Amino acid sequence: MKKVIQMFVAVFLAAFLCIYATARLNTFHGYSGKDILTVYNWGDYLDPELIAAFEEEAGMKVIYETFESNEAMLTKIAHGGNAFDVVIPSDYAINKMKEQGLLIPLDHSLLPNLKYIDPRFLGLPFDEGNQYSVPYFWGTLGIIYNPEMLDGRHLNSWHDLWDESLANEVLLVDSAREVIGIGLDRLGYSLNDTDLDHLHEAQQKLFELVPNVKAIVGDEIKMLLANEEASVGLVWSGDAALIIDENPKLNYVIPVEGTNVWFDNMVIPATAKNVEGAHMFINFLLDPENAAQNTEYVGYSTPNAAALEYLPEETTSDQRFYPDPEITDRLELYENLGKRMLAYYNELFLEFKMHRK
Ligand code: SPD
Repeated sequence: MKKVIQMFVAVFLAAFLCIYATARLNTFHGYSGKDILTVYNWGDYLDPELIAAFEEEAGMKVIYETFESNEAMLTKIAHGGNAFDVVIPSDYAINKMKEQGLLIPLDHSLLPNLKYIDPRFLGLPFDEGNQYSVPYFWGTLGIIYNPEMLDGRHLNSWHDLWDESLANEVLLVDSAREVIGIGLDRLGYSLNDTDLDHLHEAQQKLFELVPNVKAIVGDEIKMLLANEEASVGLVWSGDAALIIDENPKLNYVIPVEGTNVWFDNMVIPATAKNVEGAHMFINFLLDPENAAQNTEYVGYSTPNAAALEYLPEETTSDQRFYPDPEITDRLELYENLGKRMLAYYNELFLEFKMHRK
């Protein structure tokens, strides 16, 4: 009988220790699993004060990580090493993630603030019905330039970037679709072209641009242009807005040949551990006042119609950053070209980068 009691006590103690150890492992600085929210976003793309306000309001700890391109984000998510609760990819990347089963459908009943989004930004082709994603920021890809550093000259086309007067002046954003895209646009081809001859031609055209390329950079592109360390840049419109805010001598144009219109949306990955917290965070960022605060900080264009009321009229009426639908309708949205074709775009871009060395 004594042996049976000893065995019972030993089993009970082992079970207790096991449960205790698991609880400790799931604890992060005093927060347990459901009180932690992990967010994966582009660099310079969320006001840190809003993270603090959410932590306070929701009683959760936010762990925040950043990426610099959709391709880098896709690789990390597909490898599944990190389980993020909220991620902010762009249009074609969302489509790809959906296709690969990397996302969960959103529960719209937990997102009442979705009603504040301008219907123009809902139901877009990469996620009709917004089953998996809700709008965060949007914009275009274009050219920023400093007329004073170009002897008063104004630029308005992709063609201009190849001009020999711009030797060693052009900064390019470090992103495959954007750079291959300007080669395609320059030749009059679609940004979603999959014809190998056209893609090869676009790469050859980009090789001709090499003497004008000063550097291929990430988020530091804003500082380099605002500080007048280069006179021309290939940038996303929101970065241009921030640079111009810093240095009003610069100007941003949507090139005449056309360009990419893009949409960054919030999604919840299939591996998320805090799905309820993820919905709370997304709904928090959809709140009009929070969205306006974030827009002021980040500089990009908000799709939140109610947030526009809190922003200066001179910002929201600026056609460079809030172009009317008549303008955006003639621009191109990147499509999900499939795994092999996207890998090919990356390869062409890498060869272009190597060609510069
Ligand atoms: N620093 C924030 C950059 C966000 C850019 N998103 C645009 C993606 C276009 N495909």
